Amino acid sequence: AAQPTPADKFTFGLWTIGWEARDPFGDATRAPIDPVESVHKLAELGAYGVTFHDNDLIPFEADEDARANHIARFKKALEETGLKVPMATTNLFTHPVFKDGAFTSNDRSVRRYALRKTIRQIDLAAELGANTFVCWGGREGSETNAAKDVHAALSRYAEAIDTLVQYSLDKGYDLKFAIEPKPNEPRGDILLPTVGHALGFISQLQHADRVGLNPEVGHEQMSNLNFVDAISQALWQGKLFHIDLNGQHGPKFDQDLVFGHGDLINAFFLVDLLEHGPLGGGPVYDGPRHFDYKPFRNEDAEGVWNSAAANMRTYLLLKERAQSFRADPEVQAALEEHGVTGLAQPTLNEGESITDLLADRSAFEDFDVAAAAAKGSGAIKLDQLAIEHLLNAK
Ligand code: GLT
Ligand code: MN
Ligand code: MN
Ligand code: MN
Repeated sequence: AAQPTPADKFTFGLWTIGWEARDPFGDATRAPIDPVESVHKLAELGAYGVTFHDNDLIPFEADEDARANHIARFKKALEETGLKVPMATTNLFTHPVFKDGAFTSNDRSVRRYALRKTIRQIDLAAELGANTFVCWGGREGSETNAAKDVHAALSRYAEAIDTLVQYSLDKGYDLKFAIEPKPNEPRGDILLPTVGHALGFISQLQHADRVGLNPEVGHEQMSNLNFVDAISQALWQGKLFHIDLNGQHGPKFDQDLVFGHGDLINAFFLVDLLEHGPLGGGPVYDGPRHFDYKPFRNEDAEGVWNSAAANMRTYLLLKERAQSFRADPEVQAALEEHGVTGLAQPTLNEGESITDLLADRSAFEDFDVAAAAAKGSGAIKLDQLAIEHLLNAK
């Protein structure tokens, strides 16, 4: 059952398995992998699709002929394997020209160049059948408040996103845009640092309806936030357009561990939410399960493909465990008994007015405050039941 198939909709960024493991202190430890080889390997492992930045496929310096050749080889590999490209994105962070950001660089000519580079990749994304375009603004930020007018930067950020959506609409593309928050690294502080900040930003856009989120497990956890809560809110606001699955051990540098190899309990509840939706009903995420992780720097080529398989297998094992948790009558009874399921019931009766509420003596005058305050939540019992299922003890 833990054998992945395309029906599981697992996808990987070319930059994940293709990471040569260069870090701020050390050189690459692995050779580059030909994207064509990555496509074939991922298909063999049971993945559904592959995602990429323009420069994961086409080197920054490539001329038109070279570009066409890279695209043609990639398309052929997709045809041969049946792998899909549901998402694409732009590299606006590696080249030194983006050292002060792209859409929010203080240099207007860089901002215009970033728009053109992105538009070119939007065309390619549409051509390959992608329906999500991710925008991770890794360099959109600063190291000091002395050098960045954040008010103006947010205006330029909104201008850029609205311009890109407008372009895509003018072209008739079926593309939605997904902003990926991250608090820091590579910049000291990055704009739109968390899911909450990004949701607030999106609400100010002209094309807010076409723009949602691509939250990453580790990025919220770098801010010490609960990823499952963030995903719940994104779902609640209809903004979970895509997701980056990986692992992280709390607030430190971005680890990009294999999915589940960080906070395992949070990963368990995440898979439960993605697979089953909110307890009391509500929208379920049906998009790709996209892994954005990095094989350790001390892994060799074999370790790279083992780690790719580990992401999918861990997800499927957690899915099995989450199914067993949800199906357990003891769990269902505990959820009822402790009122967890009762939260889905509206607080006012249907058609009840505020005047009715004010007239309801049982809601206030006769309400037994002490008895309600004395009631236990049963939360530890439920948490332990989750752990029993997670550890396959039940
Ligand atoms: C980069 C970043 C990721 C983003 C990618 C999309 S690139 O590796 O660290 O979190 O998802 O631009
Ligand atoms: Mn990351
Ligand atoms: Mn990353
Ligand atoms: Mn990511």
